[in-house]
Order: sequence, then C-alpha cells, then structure tokens
Amino acid sequence: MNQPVHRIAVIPGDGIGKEVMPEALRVLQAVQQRFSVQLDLTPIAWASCDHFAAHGDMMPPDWKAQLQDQHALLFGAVGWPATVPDNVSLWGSLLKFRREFDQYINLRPVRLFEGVPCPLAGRKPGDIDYFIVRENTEGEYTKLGGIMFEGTEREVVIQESVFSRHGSDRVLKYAFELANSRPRKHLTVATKSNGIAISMPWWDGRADAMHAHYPAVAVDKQHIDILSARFVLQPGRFDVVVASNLFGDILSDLGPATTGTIGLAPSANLNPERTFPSLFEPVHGSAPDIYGQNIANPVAMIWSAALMLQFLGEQAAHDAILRAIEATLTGPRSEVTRDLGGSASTTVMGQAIAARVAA
Ligand code: GGG
Repeated sequence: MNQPVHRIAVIPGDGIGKEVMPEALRVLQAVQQRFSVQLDLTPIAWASCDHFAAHGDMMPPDWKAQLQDQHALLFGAVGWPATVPDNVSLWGSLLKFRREFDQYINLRPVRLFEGVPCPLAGRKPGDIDYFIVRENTEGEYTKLGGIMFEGTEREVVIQESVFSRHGSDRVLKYAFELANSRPRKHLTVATKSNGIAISMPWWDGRADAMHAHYPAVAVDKQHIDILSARFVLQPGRFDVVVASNLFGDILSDLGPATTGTIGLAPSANLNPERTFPSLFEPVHGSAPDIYGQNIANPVAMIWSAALMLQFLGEQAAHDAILRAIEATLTGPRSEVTRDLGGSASTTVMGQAIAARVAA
C-alpha cells in the first residue's frame, strides 16, 4: 500500500523558535529513516519579526493561499518585543493561523517525567498527568473595544470578551469526549462565575448542557483562582481541564511549571474536522533573554512534532519519539539542558533524542 506523503510547513518564527526547530527537524529526519513515514517539508521564513522588519508585516498578503494545502504547520515561537510590539507580532501571525484555519482546540498535555526534578515536594511521575483543553479562537482574546478621552484624566478603556454558543459548545464537546475516553473520566471546568457575572455563569450552563450527553464523566467546576492553587497543591485531582482562551493560556504555563520546566510543554492547535491545517508548537514563547546561547530545551518543540505525527495518523512514530524523550530525560546529565540540571546545549539534547529515535 502506498504511504501518504504529509505536507508540513516548517515555521521557526522568532528567538529560540529558530534554535529548537532544527532539533525537531533532526528528530523528524530520524523518524523518516526508521519508519515508512514520508514528509514533504516546506521551510517558511515569514511569520517572524525579521519579516516584519523587512516588509512591515508579519506575513505576506497571500499567506493563507500559501499554507492552506499543507496538512500541518510546525511552528516555533513568535515575538521580538525589541522591534515589534508583542500584540502586533501575535495578532499578525499565530492568532491569524488559529482563527483563519479555525484551530479551535488548543490541546496541552501536562506530565511529570521520570528524571525531571519536580518543584512540588513529594510528587512522582504519574502524580501529574493531565490535559488542558483551551478554547482557541474567541473568549478574552479579541480586538473589540476602544478608548475614550484618550490621554486625559477621563480616559476610559473597554475590552470586550466574546463567548459564542457555537464556540463554547464545540470546545466543551471535545473536552467531554477526551475525558470520556480516559480511564478516570474526570473533567474540570475552569470558571469564574462568581465575579465575571455574565459570560461565566453562561459558560457553566453550556457545560451543564453538554454534561447531559456524557453521564459517565464526573464534572467539577472550579473558580480559576482556587483551580490555580490546586494545580500546585493537589495536581493529582486533574485529568482533563477545559478553559476559556485566557484562562487556558495561563493554566498551561502554570501546569508545566509544576512539572519542572515549561521547556517540556507541547501543544496542538487543532482543526479537528481537518478542513484546514492544524498547528503544532511549544507552549513556550521566543525567550529573547536566552536566545543566541543554544541553551533552550528542545523537548517542547520535539514533543509538538510528535503530536503532529500522531494527528497525521503516525502513531508508531509518535510513540518512538516519546520513548526517546523519556530515555533522554533519565539518561546522562550531559545530554539534558540546564533547566533540567544538565549541561547539554540545545543541539546536544536534540542529537541525543534523535539518536534514540533512530536506534
Ligand atoms: N510557541 C508559542 C509562542 O510563541 N507563544 C507566544 C505567545 O505569547 N502566545 C500566546 C498564546 O498562545 O496565546
């Protein structure tokens, strides 16, 4: 039987995105050698602040036409605030991808690995192992609102949030399906319905309505403040967590931080219907403070590439990458980066993972 050729646009973006992406490509090369996986990789230099500096925009006008026939986008990081304001770079690239390609699920696994020192006392691998499902196209991320009486004592700023029935129901459905497929069948719904008095009680109501279709799933609604505390104090409570765009963004930095470093955390921006390409990226940003030193942890980028292969139906290749990451994290400290207490460069850690994939 002919193997499918997966068309992948490779978009390093900014900062450490340009350092971790070569390591993901190294691992994908090893995957192609070992498995009958065929990838057609197209490098993309735009969706970057360098492109903005040269052209006055983050992407060319025909960006969508250039990308919409791809099966997936592998993305590094965006942001170089020294030259482009963060809101301009984010809205000019990553948020355009998420919205225009209707990648309405942002799936973010959180897992404590063997070999990684946990900042939470007494926790061992298995104690922290859950998914965050972040709504990815609406919510608090809008450009709706405005400023009145700008620059005066009477200045007023309004920033709207958008919660649609369509947008909320589809992310809740995905989260219930995921929880229903897991042994614990537990879903935490992040809310703040005591303080945010219109959208959040409504969001809770949509969760109740969806729950009626999934009676086997146990649901726990938690206000975002105590939920954040429990991520630190009682991480074992969580199995699947569904959250609005902003709450999900914050939780998915906090969760990985409790597993030792956000340098491990991957994400999948999914268009589950596959009408458009999905996008796979580390949770971390461009980290200008460490860019240029070759010390960034490449695991989040490499694990994101593994999630991409899984989404494309290449489960064996995904599993091989995960096993290689696990073996590297428990291996010599000379093969892991400084955030993990090791001495390896980004390149050395990427080489170590790729070698284990190829073996
Ligand atoms: N690799 C992810 C990245 O570059 N993130 C930058 C960022 O600020 N993202 C915000 C978001 O995910 O909403």
